[in-house]
Amino acid sequence: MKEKKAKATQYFPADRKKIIKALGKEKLIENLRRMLMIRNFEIRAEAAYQHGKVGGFFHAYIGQEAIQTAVLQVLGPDNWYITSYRCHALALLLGATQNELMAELYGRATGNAKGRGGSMHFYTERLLGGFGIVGGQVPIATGAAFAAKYQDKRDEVAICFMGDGAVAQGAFHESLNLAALWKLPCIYVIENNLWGMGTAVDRAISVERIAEAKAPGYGMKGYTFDGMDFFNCYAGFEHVHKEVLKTNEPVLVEVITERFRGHSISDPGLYRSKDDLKACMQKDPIIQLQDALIEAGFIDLETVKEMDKHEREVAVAAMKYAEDSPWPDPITLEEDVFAP
Ligand SMILES: Cc1ncc(C[n+]2csc(CCOP(=O)(O)OP(=O)(O)O)c2C)c(N)n1
Repeated sequence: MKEKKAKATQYFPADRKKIIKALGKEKLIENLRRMLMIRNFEIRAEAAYQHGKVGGFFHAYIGQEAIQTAVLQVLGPDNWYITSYRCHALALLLGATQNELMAELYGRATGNAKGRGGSMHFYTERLLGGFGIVGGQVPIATGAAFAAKYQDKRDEVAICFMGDGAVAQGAFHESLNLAALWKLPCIYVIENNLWGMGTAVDRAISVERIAEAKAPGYGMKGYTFDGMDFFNCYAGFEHVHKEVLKTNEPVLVEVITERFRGHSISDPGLYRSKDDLKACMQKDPIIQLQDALIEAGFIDLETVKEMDKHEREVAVAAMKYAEDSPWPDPITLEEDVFAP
């Protein structure tokens, strides 16, 4: 069995005390709440899947929550977002309700995509979708950045999340080349969770520190952040966001992270030892943020537990909403499709 451990990595520098002071109690607690919301939603959705209520693919973001939560805190919702099939968190952060998302997982007419997309295809006004094709979202993000530039929307950027597996795709290369050539305001984010399905990243990608190694080849800047640490992500994304707004040029970011689950719900993760998994779960980004907020005197453990319980109840209520929702009417099958 191949053991894959995150190596000691030099990350973008982050001054935690400064960030705590700058963001303050209210915003930081809200970020902790958002991460608890994502975690609870996915844990309940997994349970629904195991009970046969949800079908199709299902890829959890559990373990990676700090990344997109920090991005939303820095950039706010008024930009163009796009990601892979691992899209539950981003939809929640961009304002989709737990009811509509759970109903989508259950395949109901009240779902986010009227029950037609399922787990991999969530949308909001600013989320251009979860994509099932590895790397398929990268050219679309590039197009969104082109549109923002073409329409002279100087305060808008496109943010493209992808897994490490997408980096070896031709679409990645073509997109980054054009974005750099045409100076498009796009933040490309590689969420490196160390595995592409059951293949360790160092068996699939020829370089380490992927962004820093590849970005210069496109004339772009590349950065590496710690995806298990909300504060490191916050500091890093704040820096790159300012840079993109100032230069109107794209950047490439690698965020080193860990997924606490298999690639998808049907993956028992036999390529990973129990000790490896236990060690990575010690770095739980939610516990790290919770402990930092307790240490800062912003919250106590009891209150965190109450927040967690509340988020669990909201997710359970969403399951009931989904269960009680109608199935799509077969007569609507040809609606909302490009080629009936
Ligand atoms: C073009 C294409 N090739 C292969 C697949 C099958 N596939 C689905 S997910 C995946 C692994 C992707 O891993 P990574 O990009 O690291 O993302 P992660 O799942 O780790 O978030 C593969 C090979 C696909 N969906 N699309």
